Amino acid sequence: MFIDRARIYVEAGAGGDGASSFRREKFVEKGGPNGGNGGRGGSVILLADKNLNTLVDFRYKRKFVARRGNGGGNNNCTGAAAENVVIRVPMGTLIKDDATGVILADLTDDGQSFTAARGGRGGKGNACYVTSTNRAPTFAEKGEPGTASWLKLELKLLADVGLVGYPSVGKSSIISRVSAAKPEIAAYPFTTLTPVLGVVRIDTERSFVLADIPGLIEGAHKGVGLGHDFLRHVERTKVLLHVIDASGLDGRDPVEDFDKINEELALYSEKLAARRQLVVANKMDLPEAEENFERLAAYVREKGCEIIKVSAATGAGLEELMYKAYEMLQSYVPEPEEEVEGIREEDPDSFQIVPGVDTDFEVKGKNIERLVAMTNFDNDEALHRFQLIWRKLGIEEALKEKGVEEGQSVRIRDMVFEFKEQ
Ligand SMILES: Nc1nc2c(ncn2[C@@H]2O[C@H](COP(=O)(O)OP(=O)(O)OP(=O)(O)O)[C@@H](O)[C@H]2O)c(=O)[nH]1
Ligand SMILES: [Mg+2]
Repeated sequence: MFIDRARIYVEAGAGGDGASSFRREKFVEKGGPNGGNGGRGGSVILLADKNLNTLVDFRYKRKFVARRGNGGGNNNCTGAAAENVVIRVPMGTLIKDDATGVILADLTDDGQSFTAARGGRGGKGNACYVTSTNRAPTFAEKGEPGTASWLKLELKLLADVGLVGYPSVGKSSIISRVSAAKPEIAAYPFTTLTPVLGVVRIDTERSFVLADIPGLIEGAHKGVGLGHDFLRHVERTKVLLHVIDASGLDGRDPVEDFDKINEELALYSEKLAARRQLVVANKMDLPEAEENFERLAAYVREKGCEIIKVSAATGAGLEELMYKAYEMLQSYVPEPEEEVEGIREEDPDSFQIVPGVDTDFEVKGKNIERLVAMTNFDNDEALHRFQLIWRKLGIEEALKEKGVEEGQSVRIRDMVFEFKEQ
């Protein structure tokens, strides 16, 4: 089965909590604060690896969770950072946000990586909070939570060269001759139902990936005969081998076939219409093919394409065809890539006040939620700092505008507060 889609869950680790401690030395009655910072939480990173070519592994493992950082120690000891979790994916994997469908990254090159969930920063130890007015702060910050999300992975078949053409023209017969791929071959149309990949070795150093794409028919650009699925695969190939049954034995005209397939490619995308094409006149072992060849060749050359005679049945011309395909691949100039929209950043200080599910109000916003997660509310000084920031962000004012009254409940993340006028 050919799998090219997966859905995974990634969760980064929180940062370790900052420590609150004081120096203790002989003859020094009250040492200064020396609580260290927490370590960074582990991130989840996707890494493109040239040795993989399917997303099949994600059928068995879908959840990837990194660990949290270690807490800070005394003597200004910083906690150890947690290790990142690295997920290897095939080159050509497109990563989308599962909820919005926004493209987050497109891993096209070997070794390219994308941080899918970012580990939280370690909380600051109390040593960081010394000021001119407070020489001995007792509070420390908790670690920042890591991010988490569901992602969609999509692998567009990453073949260098694609075999396209009508059904039964001999595409599968060709790939089975030039590579180790063993697709089904039969005298009826639509024998091949999913794309098949094969590696073509020219010699020990030179090779490329060839794709046998299921037969295309009129209307493929509108999705007829699963056309969309196949054209999506064709899109990423760099060179097209347009296979034609030169014998025309199925009652079709080779010249017409050539035009019709090109029309489907053009209707699907301009990029595909502009893709370099080598026309492959197949079944040249049949006498009817010889009869049609000159007319077909003249027409194809007039359109600016090269044409080559082969027979998948006898193997004639296939070696030359693969050399030509390889040469075209070397002279391939990359097209501008699909626009990658980065993660849309909103103002982290912004927040929203909505009616709560189990409280009168709920406050949602990046920084305020982070602050709640990182504050140790058992400590008076930490609470005081929280209140300062809370006012600076304008949350109190905003709540009053929404008509909050003394004693009503307000939720932020997992904390519920009772509203009190300051
Ligand atoms: N005489 C002759 N027959 C061939 C040649 N190449 C393929 N065939 C025959 O043509 C028929 C179709 O071949 P396939 O390779 O399955 O064609 P395909 O293009 O992959 O077809 P779909 O998968 O349906 O799109 C089979 O019966 C093959 O044996 C050739 O060079 N000469
Ligand atoms: Mg086939």
